[in-house]
Amino acid sequence: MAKKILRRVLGRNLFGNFLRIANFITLPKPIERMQADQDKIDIMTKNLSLYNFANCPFCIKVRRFMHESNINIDILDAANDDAHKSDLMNYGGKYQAPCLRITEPNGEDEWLYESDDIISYLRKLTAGN
Ligand SMILES: N[C@@H](CCC(=O)N[C@@H](CS)C(=O)NCC(=O)O)C(=O)O
Repeated sequence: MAKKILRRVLGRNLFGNFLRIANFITLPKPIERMQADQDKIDIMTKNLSLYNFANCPFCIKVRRFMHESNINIDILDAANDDAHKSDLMNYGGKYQAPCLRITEPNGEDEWLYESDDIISYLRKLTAGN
């Protein structure tokens, strides 16, 4: 009975849901910057979006880093939104999350896979601010 209720509350993806809730409860406080520095970061990251799955541990790791670093970029649901799903597969090249879409000033997109590479990219981009 208890198992049935737990299953209903957490859904089918028990591990993913558990991780997502545990992450939410233990989220660190975002770094605080001077408003001018935060504005600079927001401008620098305006051309980025993160294709993600809500319960994916690698996506949670990236989202946690973004939260902690106060990096506010669009987070797109590539599991349930058909348009985001097909963009990720057709333009990114594979159906894997997380993936960071980097739109260059000339309008071309770079699709960066691998959570560690995404975190390194964001860390470098925002270093010193
Ligand atoms: N090494 C990758 C692993 C990413 C990965 O395996 N993501 C899973 C979701 S947790 C995925 O996209 N699987 C493809 C699928 O579900 O079809 C990373 O660190 O980003």
